[in-house]
Amino acid sequence: MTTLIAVRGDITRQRADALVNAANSSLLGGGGVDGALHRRGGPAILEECRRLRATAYPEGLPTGRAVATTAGRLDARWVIHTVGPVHSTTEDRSALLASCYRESLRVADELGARTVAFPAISTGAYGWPVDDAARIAVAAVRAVPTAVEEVRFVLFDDRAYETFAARLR
Ligand code: AR6
Repeated sequence: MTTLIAVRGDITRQRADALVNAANSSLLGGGGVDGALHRRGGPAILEECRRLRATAYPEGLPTGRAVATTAGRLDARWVIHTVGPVHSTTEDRSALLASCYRESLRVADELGARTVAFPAISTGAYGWPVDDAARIAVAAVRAVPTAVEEVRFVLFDDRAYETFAARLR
């Protein structure tokens, strides 16, 4: 039984077994959630990302996939990096966004994580309207069989928070 909740806040301040990063394929950092998690988590995260690039993902982490690293100084055991689709993509973008949530939870299960915090993937730099992103996110998480006990959506602004909270009611 997985509990889904929405909270307003900064994902870098959350305590959870795993914090999900809205990364890009390079795994080498960026702005938004990605920049904030690396800043607060410290260089150990980037070091591991660089190693993953050099070994498992020389061409980058594909959109819709997820991979874990240390959480460095964050109040978590792992950061799970996933690559959301750009909203303007011509690929099957909704399936790719759902895949981010599903793959992140699959990685969380492999790690034995019980609590996982997600940002609203793709709703910032990648331009996804938050209503549609919330619908896809909540449906994807509800559809995944997982041992994760709590999935926490962490929303930065009021509108995103209200949108996710309404979906969960
Ligand atoms: N805590 C929670 N949510 C946040 C935080 C935070 N600290 N900061 C921003 N948000 P984005 P994307 C919200 O752009 O759209 C990066 O450069 C934000 O308001 O972080 O998937 C990566 O390297 C928005 O609603 O992720 C990629 O290149 C949501 O989190 C690209 O951006 C996601 O915004 C990924 O873009």
